[in-house]
Amino acid sequence: MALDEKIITQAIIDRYYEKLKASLSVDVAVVGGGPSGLVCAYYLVKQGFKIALFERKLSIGGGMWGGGMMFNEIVVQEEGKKVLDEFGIRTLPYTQGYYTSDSIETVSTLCSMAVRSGVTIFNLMSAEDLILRGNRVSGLVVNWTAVEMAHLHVDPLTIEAKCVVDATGHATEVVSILQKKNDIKLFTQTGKIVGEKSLWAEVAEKDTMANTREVFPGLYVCGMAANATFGSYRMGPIFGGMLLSGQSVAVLITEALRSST
Ligand code: 48F
Repeated sequence: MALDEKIITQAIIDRYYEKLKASLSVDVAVVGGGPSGLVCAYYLVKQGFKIALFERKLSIGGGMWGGGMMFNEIVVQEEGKKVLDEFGIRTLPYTQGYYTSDSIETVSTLCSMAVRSGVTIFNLMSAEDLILRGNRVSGLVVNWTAVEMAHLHVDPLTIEAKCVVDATGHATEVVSILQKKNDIKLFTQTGKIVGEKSLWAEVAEKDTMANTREVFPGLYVCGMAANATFGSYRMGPIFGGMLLSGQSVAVLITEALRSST
C-alpha cells in the first residue's frame, strides 16, 4: 500500500477535532499538567466525570521531571507513597518514612494512567482567561501557547466547565487572572492572593492539604497553586503534598458536583 500524505494529514485533523469538539463542554477543566493536575484529573475521571486538562508546554509533568536541581529523583512520605502505589509507580524506602522514586517513571506513569483512564489532555494550549457567570466561574478561555509566545493578536476560544482547577504551580495563574480582571473577593484571609512564602518543607506539605479547596465559586486550587493562593511556604522537591492535593481536590469536586445534581 502506497502511503498517501493527504490521508495522514486528514487523520490527524479529524481525530484532533473529535477530541476538541468533545471537550467544548466538560465537567471539570484542569489547568496545568504537573503532578497535582494529573492526579486530580485521574481521580475525577475515575468518578465518571468528563475532564479536559490544558497544559501550556509541549511536555506534561510540570516541575516533576527534574526532581531536585535536575537530579531526577523525587522524595515522598508514607502518605504520598500510597498514591504512587495506586498508580503502580515503584518506590524505594530511603530511611524511616522517606521514599524515593524515579521522576521519569513517576511523570510518565501519572500521565499515561490519566490519559488511558479517559482524561483528554491538550498540550501546547494555555488558559488565558476565565468565563464568569454572575459570581461563578463557568469555563475557561484558551489559546495556543504559540500565539501567546509570539504575542499575536488572535482571539481565544472557550471551554464550558462546571468547575475549573488551577493546578498551575507557583504562578497560580488562573486565580491571578480572575483577581486581576474582576472586582471579586477570593475565599482567602485577605480576599486576594496571599502569595507564596520561602521554603519550609514540613509546614508547606501540611498546609498544602488545608489550602486545597475552592477559592472562588467554581474555581479550585491544588498543588503549589494552593499554597501560593492561600499564603503558605514552598516545599521544594518533596512531592507527597502535590499528589495528595490532587487527590483531595478531586474528592472535594466530586462531592460538590454530586450534590449539585
Ligand atoms: O509547576 P507544576 O509542576 O505544578 P504542581 O502540580 O507541582 C509543583 C511541583 O512541580 C514543584 C513543587 C512541589 O514539590 O514546588 O514545583 O503544583 O506544574 C504546573 C503546570 O502548569 C502549567 C505549567 O506549564 C506547568 O506544566 N501552566 C502554568 N500556567 C498555565 C499552564 C496556563 N495558563 N495554561 C496552561 N498551563
